[in-house]
Order: sequence, then C-alpha cells, then structure tokens
Amino acid sequence: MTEINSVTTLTREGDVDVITLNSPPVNALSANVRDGLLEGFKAAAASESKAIVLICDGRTFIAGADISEFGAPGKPSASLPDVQNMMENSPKPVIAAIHGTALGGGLEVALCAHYRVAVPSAKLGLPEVALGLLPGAGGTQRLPRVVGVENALEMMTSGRHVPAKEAASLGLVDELVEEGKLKEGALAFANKCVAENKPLVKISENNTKLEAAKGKPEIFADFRKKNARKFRGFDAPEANIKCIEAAVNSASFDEGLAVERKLFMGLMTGSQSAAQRYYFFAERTAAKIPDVPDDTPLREIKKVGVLGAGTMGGGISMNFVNVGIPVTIVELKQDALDRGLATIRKNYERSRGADPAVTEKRMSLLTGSLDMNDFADCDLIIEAVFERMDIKKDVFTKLDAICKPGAILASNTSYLNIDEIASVTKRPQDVIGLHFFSPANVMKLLEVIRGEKTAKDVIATSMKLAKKIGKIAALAGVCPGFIGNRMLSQRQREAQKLIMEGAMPWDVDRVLYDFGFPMGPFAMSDLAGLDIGWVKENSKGETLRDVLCEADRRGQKTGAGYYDYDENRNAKPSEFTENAINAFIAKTGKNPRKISDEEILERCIFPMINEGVKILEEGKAIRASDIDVVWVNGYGWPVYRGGPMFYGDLIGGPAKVLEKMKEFQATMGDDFKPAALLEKLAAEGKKFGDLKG
Ligand code: T1G
Ligand code: NAD
Repeated sequence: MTEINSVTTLTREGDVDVITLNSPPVNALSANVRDGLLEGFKAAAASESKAIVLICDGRTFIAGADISEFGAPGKPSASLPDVQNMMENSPKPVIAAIHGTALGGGLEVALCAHYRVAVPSAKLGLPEVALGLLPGAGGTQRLPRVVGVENALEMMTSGRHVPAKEAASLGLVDELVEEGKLKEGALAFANKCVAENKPLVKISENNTKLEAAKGKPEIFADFRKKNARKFRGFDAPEANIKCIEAAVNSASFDEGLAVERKLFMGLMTGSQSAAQRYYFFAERTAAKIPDVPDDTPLREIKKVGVLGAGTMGGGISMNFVNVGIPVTIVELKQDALDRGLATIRKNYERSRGADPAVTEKRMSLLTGSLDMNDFADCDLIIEAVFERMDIKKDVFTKLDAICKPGAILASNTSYLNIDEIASVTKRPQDVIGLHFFSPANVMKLLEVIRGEKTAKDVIATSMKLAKKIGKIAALAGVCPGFIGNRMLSQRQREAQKLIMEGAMPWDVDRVLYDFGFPMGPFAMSDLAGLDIGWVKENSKGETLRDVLCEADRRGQKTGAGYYDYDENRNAKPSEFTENAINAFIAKTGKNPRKISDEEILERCIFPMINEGVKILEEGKAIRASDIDVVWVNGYGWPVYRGGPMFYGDLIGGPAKVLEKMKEFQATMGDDFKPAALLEKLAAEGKKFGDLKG
C-alpha cells in the first residue's frame, strides 16, 4: 500500500490499482482530496496495473465539493478538471465504486470514470441547486449525455438523491454489486473489463442522447412552464436549465462546459448561493447543543403516545408510524377519535404515490383509545389538546400519575409556559416542549422547548428523534411563542397597523409574496380561517376581523375573508374589505396615506429581526442561525435569503436595522424600540451572524 497523502492510498489487487479515499465525514473534494486523487491517478497510470478502481472508506463515496472551502482563501492544490481529465483519458479502464451518496462533484468525478458500480443502498445526484448553484465540474454536460435531457432537467433542478437501482435503469450505474461487498464487486468488474477488453467509455464524447433533443426547444419551454411556481424567486434552477440547453445546442462539449463555467461563477458570487450555503451549515449546526454533549446517552423511544387526535395530534402520530414506531392516540370522545383516525387514513390514501400496503402497515401501528392509562408503557407522550393552561395542567397531572419512570412528557403547545406545565408533575426534568407545525406530517420544523429543569438526556433524545422522523429541530427556551411565533407576532402586528394607515391587505401580501414568502399574512389568515378563537356572541364590530366574521367573511371556507374568492378559490381584492378598512380609518379622524412597498417590507421584517435579537439576548435561542432555521422551515422564509438574521446582515447588519428601528420609533413609538443587544452590536460594528452562542 502506498500512502499518496493523508487521505489517499493506492493499493494493488492483482491487476487492479485501487485508489482509496478516506476523508471524513463525507470524503468531500477538499484540496487534500483533489491532490490525493491527482497523484493517485498519476501513479496508477504509470504502474503495471491493467485497471483502476476508485473507492472511498467511511460512510459514503464523495458527497461533493467541500462546501466549507467556498469563498475561503485556499492553498494551491489540484483542480477538479485536472483530476477528471486524468481519469477520463486514462489508458486503463477506470471504475468508480459507489456506496452512501455520490453527490455533486462526487458524481461529476464518477462520471469521468469509464464505468460505475454501486451497492443497491447507494444514492446518486447533483443537488447543487439546493446550494443555489449548479454542477460546476462538467456535470451539466455529462449528465444529459447519460440520462437524457428530460431526466437531467428533473435531477438537476430537484437536486434529488436518486437510488442506485433507478440510477442503473437511467444508465448512470453500469452494475449493482452485492450490498457490503462493494470492493469485491468493483474488482470483479474491473477484471471483467480487462478480460473482455471493454471500451473506455468517455461520456463527454457520447452525444446520442442529446441528438434526441436537438431542435425541440419546447422540451425546455414546457419544463420551465410546469415548474414556474416551484422555481419562483430562485436563480439557480434557470441557470441549471440553461446549461442543459447549452449541452444540446453547443457545437462541442467544451463549448457547453464554458457556458456551465460562466453560469456557475455567476451563481457562486451571488447572494442567493451565499444564503443557501450558509443555510446548509445552519441546519446542521442547529442539532448541536453546546452543553449537551453529542455522546449524551439517549432514552429509548420504542412506543409513543399522543393525546388529542385533532389538527395536530393526527399529523404528529403519522411522523412516528412512518418510521415504524407504534403510536397510541387517546381522545376524549369516540367521535373525535374516529374523526382523527379517519383523517390520518385519508391523508395516507391521498398522498402522492400512496401504496395501500404501506398505508395498512402504518395504520396497523396506530392504536386508538379513550383511556389515558393506555400510555402506561409509552416511552414518549406528546400532548396536543386545547391551548388552555388549565387543561394542559390537568392532563399533565394525570400523565405524571400514569406514565412509567423515565417516560418523556412533551407538550405541543404553541405559546404556553412549559415550566408552568411541568410544575404540576413530580418529574419536571422529564418534561419538554415539542412544538410541531401544521400540517405536522408535512412541515419539517420542530421547535424543541427546553424547560428550566428539562434533563440533558431528554433534550438529546428529542433532538436525535427529530432527525429520525425527518424533522429539522431547533432548540428554544421558554418564552411566549418561543422563537417562531414570538417573532411572527411582530410581523402580524405591523401588518394589522399598516392596513389601518392606508395600505390594503393585498398590498402587504404582495410585498411579502414578492419578497419570497409563499403567502402574505392576510391570505394566510383567510386560509386558516378568520374565526379561530372568535366568539360570535362577544363580537361588537370593534375590529376588522369582527366586521368580516360578522358578515360571514370567515376566509376561504366561506368564499370571502379579507379577499373575495371565486369558485376555484382564486383570491381578488375585496371592495367590502376596502370599505370596512376606510370606515375604521375614518373613525380615527386620520386620512389614509400612500405607503411605499419599502416601508411595508421594513416594518414587517425589521421588528422581527429586532425580536430575534431579544430572543438571543435572553438566551431563548442558542445562536442567530437557529432562528433562521426556524423561519425557513416553519414560516416559509425564502431560503435564498438565508433567514431573518442572515438577511439582516445582507442588507447592512445591526447598524442598518438599528437606524430604521429608531427612525420608525421616532414617528410610531415603542413598537420599534431597539433591543439593547442591537444597540451594542451596532456600536461594536458586529454582525448578527456573530451571535453564535
Ligand atoms: N462539504 C463540506 N462538508 C460537508 C459536505 C460537503 N459537501 N457534506 C456534508 N458535510 C458535513 C456536514 O456539514 C456535517 O458536518 C457532516 O458532513 C455530516 O453531514 C463542483 C459545486 C452527504 C447526504 O450538496 O447532502 O459539489 O455537522 O449531517 O445527514 O459541482 O451531508 O458533522 O460537522 O448532513 O448523513 C454538492 C451535501 C456540493 C451534498 C449526508 N453536494 N451533503 O447527510 O450527514 S456542491 C451536496 C449532504 C458541488 C460541484 C459543486 C449530506 C449527506 P458536521 P450531515 P447526513
Ligand atoms: P384541535 O382543537 O384541532 O384538537 C385538540 C383535540 O384535543 C380535540 O380533538 C379534543 O377533543 C382533544 N382533547 C381536548 N382535551 C382532551 C383531553 N383532556 N384528553 C384527550 N383529548 C383531548 O387543536 P390543535 O390545532 O390540534 O391544537 C392542539 C395543540 O397544538 C394546541 O396546544 C395548539 O396550540 C398546538 N398547535 C396547534 C397548531 C395549529 O396550527 N393548529 C400548530 C402548532 C401547535
């Protein structure tokens, strides 16, 4: 065995040279790895061997370029194209042996091998679009030459990790080898190449699949049209599409490569990719709790209980049965239980690609009950009953008496004080908030609420469990509304004030929609229903919501709310609402004023950022990036703007936000009172991103 460098070795197995990478955690194409590959292939090319296998140790094949190197000054090192040219032009067959994930630059390297073998559990993809980028090492030109233009469009704009079996059917993998026997399988394949003198397949020279798309611009036009809504606001998807168009329309591979290079650099130097790359690491950092070591022993969660089968209880239960964990769901009354279980079944049956056998399997893991004593053998119980402290305290008192020692008692409360709930139990150390978002089986975010006495192993267990059920967890402290809803209240307040000063609901919604939110606050209210918590008997037309609800304008469900809705639920501005608003303004004796889009945006966003600073100031969030994870995953903040705190730095940092807050405070009062920490950050010339906990 020859040690090429600290992450690369070269060994000879019979007639085959084996280049092995070992650069944890994911063999990313760091400078060291690129150097090792280039020197490894040089040595193998010069040796007596008849074939070369590239394989990786650790949990995965190369998972892409090293994202942490982007934008950072690098040491002189081999370039990826140098490595790739060495591979593709090798006089001996080069076989890439794939396990785990061959992603981004990793797949682009594998596409320069003459052949690829993989174990069935492997996944392959070009997910650069998720980083606001495109495959910048020839992937945009080689992928369509292998899988065809339509498949390349889908793979590169979705960033999907394609299972090896499907990849083989697409021609991306030449042979599936036995699970756990990758090296043996790759060596056998390499020897077969030699024995059968198989051709050295250079993908860059095979234009067959491109020919099929030549002179058919409709392929691209249709694809753009079909995905316009999904790609709205993002720069990267269009750039990916343009590269594939270039692959089809360019006179040569190199000409297409030049288009790829130009578009790649355009994205790489843009703010969207900077935001999405920041966000990649923010999501992974959120899982780390400074005072809860990674090796904290976890409590075993083999059986879960859910109390309340309403809007949230049902969705929460689905997350656990989806990963094979049985759930006992307890309701007050049979009809509520039946309704809850029926909704779960309907959600499964209606989901895309629903498999009846899978639905039955999941439903079989669900046990309905009207008796809380059935929680006695559960390891985790999540309460999702009405949002009233008295009811929460009542059920936690009962859970304390019923549940076994060591069981985790969790509340899905949106706003209430977890410490107060825990105080009615003799085991506050076992109490935690697990705040799911509606629909709970779909929304990725889970706010994990740490109580004053919550034990570290309860926190560690909850954070790891979140990953297991496919959620992105962020830790929050106990305060009204935790991180997300607390900041949301700032935006909602300003939105309501703005429409009482001259802006219309559709103006506010348009500004936030154009900013990148999927929906503005008023359209969102119409979707959720304006009558949540509204009591007809107590309504006296004192607020706009009263007036709308009294007129049976309760939102989409009644065909009217802030907006009027047609039979297809398309919204249009409403004269009724406009008149109602002007009537309210007239009562104040003030005249409505023209409010700029800029003011609408700043008044909705800056108080949120200021509230984020207060949350960090109070230690209710560990770091600024956790706040961004909450907003991107739970509230539709456009990921290409990084999150409220990242965005705050993008538009000028604490100094800029402070300046605007003070400007608004001068005319509109203490709703805009800057946080003390905001003043401090601005004075010290610091960034929100410096609040790293
Ligand atoms: N670069 C640097 N670090 C990376 C990394 C990468 N590409 N991928 C993962 N990590 C780190 C991550 O931060 C974490 O660190 C640890 O590895 C485990 O990751 C030229 C331009 C591979 C599916 O987009 O999707 O190639 O927190 O917790 O859930 O065209 O990581 O432990 O310190 O996510 O098992 C394209 C990104 C790059 C793939 C594994 N590649 N990675 O998931 O573990 S751009 C990607 C992933 C590119 C070229 C272009 C996932 C994973 P820490 P993890 P996981
Ligand atoms: P919901 O009214 O849809 O469902 C509550 C269910 O709890 C009802 O079916 C009710 O019968 C049942 N219930 C009430 N008391 C009970 C008891 N003592 N024992 C057993 N079952 C009982 O409410 P929801 O929207 O699902 O909200 C539940 C909790 O989740 C609340 O704390 C809420 O704040 C929180 N939450 C709601 C949302 C949301 O968007 N709806 C999002 C996050 C969190």
